[in-house]
Amino acid sequence: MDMGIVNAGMVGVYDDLEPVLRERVEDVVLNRQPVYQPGEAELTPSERLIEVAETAKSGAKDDSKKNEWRALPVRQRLSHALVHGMNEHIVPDTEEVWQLIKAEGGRPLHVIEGPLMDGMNVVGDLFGQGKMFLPQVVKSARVMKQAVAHLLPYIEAEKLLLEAAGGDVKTKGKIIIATVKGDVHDIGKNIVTVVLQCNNFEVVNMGVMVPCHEILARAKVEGADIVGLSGLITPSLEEMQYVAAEMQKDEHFRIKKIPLLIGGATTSRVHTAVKISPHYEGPVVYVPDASRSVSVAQSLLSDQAAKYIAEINSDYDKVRTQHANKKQTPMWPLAKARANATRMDWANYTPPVPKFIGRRVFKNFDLAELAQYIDWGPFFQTWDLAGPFPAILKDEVVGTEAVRVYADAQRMLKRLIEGRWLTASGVMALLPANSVGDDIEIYTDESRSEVAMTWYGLRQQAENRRGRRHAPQPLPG
Ligand code: B12
Repeated sequence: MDMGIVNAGMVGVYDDLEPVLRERVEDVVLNRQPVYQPGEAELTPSERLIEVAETAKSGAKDDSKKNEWRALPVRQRLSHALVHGMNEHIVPDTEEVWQLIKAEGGRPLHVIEGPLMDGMNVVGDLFGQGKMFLPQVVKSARVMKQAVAHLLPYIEAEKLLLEAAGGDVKTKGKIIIATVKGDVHDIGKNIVTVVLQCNNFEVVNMGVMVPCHEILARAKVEGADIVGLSGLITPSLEEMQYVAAEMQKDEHFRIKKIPLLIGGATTSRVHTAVKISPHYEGPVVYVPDASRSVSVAQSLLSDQAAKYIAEINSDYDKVRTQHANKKQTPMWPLAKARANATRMDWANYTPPVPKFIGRRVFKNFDLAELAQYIDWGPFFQTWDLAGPFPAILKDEVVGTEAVRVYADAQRMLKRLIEGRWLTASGVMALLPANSVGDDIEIYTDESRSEVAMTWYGLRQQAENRRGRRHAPQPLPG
């Protein structure tokens, strides 16, 4: 095809097109080789397009419905745009909400703290309930960022106006804020930054995935009064402990007792009290949301700071005591757990003999052949799409998204193989092995006289669990 003519009035949002239809149209228009699903007949791109043409016809009738949301009140439209990851109208809609809030005497920040946060909470809830999937949340995050970016000039202008009117815009203190190493979530941290800035704190926002040494070095250079960490995934909790411990090691923070703020959806008061605070003798405070960050920062830098910190410390002490008194999982003594080990009936089992014993090296292995053995399970897990492959592609709930990301991956894989981006080499060995107590001895050959390595196993000691070791079960020695 050299040219296509479309009726502009009929064109919907590209990403709203039904993914299978979009994929098939793209195959024809871009002259692409289709990615066939397992068991699918290998039709030509045109035949595949004709196959879905009927459904598209009936779908086209529903196009009017697609825009029904535009008739909703504007606050609901913001929520709809966030949930559906639609950015087409986000700037005018954010502006409209701002004008409404302004007319009520509100501030630009109220648009963020109100309707935008409400919308983002809906996204969070749906994601948590498995009704929205990661690729869609990425789009929602972009929409949120666009809306906040639209409001920033108003926030700045508000500050300048206050300054011109002789208002108190003197900085109340300097705060370094960063999302910790390994974590990409930044919406919350950016909101906290804006909220603190609106309340006359000077904030240095270091972005996402910031290693500890960079945060601490910057805090020193800037002469920060407070360090704030954001983290939304479980590994960030450990990274925050590490940052606290590093602050303790460093005289600059330890002697000045620079406060450490902890925030982000995965953090909690209990975790902060039990796991983070014990690593650092300066104040460590969990902050549940952006609006609370202002009062916490003010309290930490006020004349009454000592009293506030003492209250926090006493509260965290209580939390730690409660946590320590929680019921522990009952454990068996090691000897009892060993006696509880799984017994295998090896006497009645003859293991198959491998074709060879020893080492095999594979050099520059054919990538196309390797690709056939990819375990797609973890790929879908990474996208938070649950279900076994290939059934997941037809799954009622996640199927559509799964087909889309799978097709993307296949395209990328094809380019990778054709472009020879990687060289695959490998080494493996088939060696005799014996169980020796909790461990596994691996021998260099069938004589079993020389131990190549010992695989140490741990015996499961939790009560009433079969005493398996955390490793496979070879024949006993
Ligand atoms: C948007 C989002 C994403 C976006 C992030 C885009 C971006 N630029 O930020 C994208 C799609 C990229 C993403 C990726 C992932 N995500 Co995500 N994501 C979310 C989601 C839906 C919303 C987070 C959000 O922005 N909330 C709105 C903001 C405003 O809230 P908030 O961050 O909590 O911030 C508020 C307060 O906590 C506080 N605050 C926050 N930081 C700070 C800092 C300080 C100093 C202070 C004082 C206060 C403070 O103030 C803010 C405003 O009130 C949550 C679900 C949820 N319910 O939270 C999952 C969630 C956080 N993600 C999750 C996961 C698993 C992932 C991935 C690992 C998925 C994957 N398989 O790849 C990756 C992470 C990759 C990585 N290495 O970080 C899990 C984490 C679970 C866990 N315990 O580990 C969650 C909880 C979803 C879930 N239920 O499973 N995600």
